[in-house]
This record gives sequence, C-alpha cells and structure tokens, in this order.
Amino acid sequence: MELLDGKKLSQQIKEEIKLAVIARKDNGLKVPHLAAVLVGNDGASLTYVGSKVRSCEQVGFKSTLIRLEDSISQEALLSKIKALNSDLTLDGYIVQLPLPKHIDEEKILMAIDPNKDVDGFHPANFGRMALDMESFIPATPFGIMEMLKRYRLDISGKHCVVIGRSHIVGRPISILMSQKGNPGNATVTLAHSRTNNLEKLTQKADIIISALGIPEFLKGDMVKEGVIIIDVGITRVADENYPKGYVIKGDVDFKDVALKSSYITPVPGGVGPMTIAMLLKNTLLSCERRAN
Ligand code: BQF
Repeated sequence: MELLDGKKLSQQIKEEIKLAVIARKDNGLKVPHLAAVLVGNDGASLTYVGSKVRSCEQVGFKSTLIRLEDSISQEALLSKIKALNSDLTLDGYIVQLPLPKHIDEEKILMAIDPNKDVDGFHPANFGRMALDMESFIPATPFGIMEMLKRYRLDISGKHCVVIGRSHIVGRPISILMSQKGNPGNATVTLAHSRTNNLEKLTQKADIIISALGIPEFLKGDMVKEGVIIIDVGITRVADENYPKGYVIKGDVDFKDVALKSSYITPVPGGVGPMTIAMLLKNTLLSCERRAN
C-alpha cells in the first residue's frame, strides 16, 4: 500500500505557482488576484475560506475576502456578484458553498462571469469541460486528476467506480476519468444512492472514487486486492476525545481498506489539500488567459 500524499503534493504545486508569480513580477506582469465571498458564519465554511486566503498569501497572490450577513437577500447578493464581474482587478472569484437556504444557489452560480469562475461551477464551464474545450475544471476533480498524473498511475482501460453524482465532484470526475488523455481513458460507472448492489460494482473496480459523505461507508470486504482508492469524503464526527470536539472522517474505513489497496488517499491530507492547490492553479490560469 502506498499513500497518495495530497498534503505533500499540494505544497509542491503551490511552490510551482509561487515561482510562476515571481516570474510574472520579474516580467512586469500583474500578480493574480482571487476574491472569495462568504455568506454567514458556518464553521466549516470559515475554515475552508480561511485556508484559501492563507494559501493565496503563501503563493504571493492578492486576495480579497468579502463577508456578508446570513440575512442578505438574494437580490443584494446578485448585485455583489455583478460588481465582482465588472471588477477589472480580479482574475477570479468564488462563492463559498453552501449558501443560506433562502438563496437559490443555482441562480447565484449562473450569475458569475464564466471567465472569472475559477471554481468551474457555471454551466458554460461544465459544458466546455464535458466537450474537452478549454475551461475551468472544478478544483476537487482537477485535484484528483493531478494527483493521478503526478503519481503516474495508469488508469487507461481500467474500471473506475465513482460513488456520488454531485455537480461539484461525482458528476465532473466521472466525465474527466473517461476523457481521452493521460490520466483518462478509464471505463466509468457512476453509482449513487439509488444504485442496486453497489458492493458488486465496487468489488470489481480497479479504482474507486468515493464522494458520498457517509463516514467509513466503504469497508474492506467491498473492494478487491490492489484497488486504487480516492476518498473525497470529509465529515465532521462528534468526538469528545479530540480538542475541537470532533474528528474528520472520510467515506472509507481506512484501516481495513488500506490493507487491500495499492494506493489510497488519507483523510485528512489527501484530496482536500489538492482542492485548495487547484483553486490557486485555476486563478493563475485565469490571470494568464486574461492577458491574451
Ligand atoms: C485535508 C468542501 C464540502 C462542502 C463544501 C484540506 C480542505 C479540506 C480538507 C478544504 C471543501 C473540502 C472545501 C483538507 C475546501 C475541501 O487536509 O484533508 C483542505 O479546505 N476544502 C470547500 O471550500 O467547500 C466545501 C467540502
């Protein structure tokens, strides 16, 4: 079993981005600028946005955090989005999800200028990705592909089972895994909550990508010997034995599944840090594309 060390790999990618920023400065070019919109005070969202802003500082990006009240109206949020679209100093921005229940997430994401949509959630980017056109690829699927690439894992012709059909992870990663290219050319099964006999599928899979959000769902007896495991789950489970009062668990019962795996991502320190690194990568790409 070999660990797919997302923490180490993300630091390496951030180091590369940092050098690219220095090179831009040396050539008299502007530094990439990312903004993040955070509505409300959700604890996990605050942590995620905080680590995005901190990562910007690490690589030398300019960053702007826009904090808005929980009670903000959809109309007011939409006008904020419009202002960000016309802000010429910005290379990209994200709207941290989830949004409060009274706001229609789809409507907000549709309002983002696709050329600034570094999360890749706008339908224009999703469609372009699906058609192999230049786009912004959502950071988590992008991070998984980058991880497979840098560890030189050969997935061509292999059977990949993706668990979960979310717009942000499951659906896009199922498309990317089957696309032509390296990594790519996998044969993909997209499983979800209505899938019959899931374990029959996972037991045959060469690669399993789990983006389900049920802690320790995937057990040792559900996978075959030599499987590659990508665990996208991150659920906070209450546990008084930890200083924060909770522990973060993946979708995979690590101790059992790891024994049968050829490669496996840990949680934390697997896919999560890659997500942050690829958001920065998208912002750098946006900055470079803007110049053309
Ligand atoms: C790690 C996210 C669900 C809903 C909205 C490092 C992150 C997570 C874990 C992180 C996530 C998940 C993010 C680790 C961003 C990934 O060490 O394992 C980093 O910050 N993520 C988000 O912005 O919104 C979410 C998951």
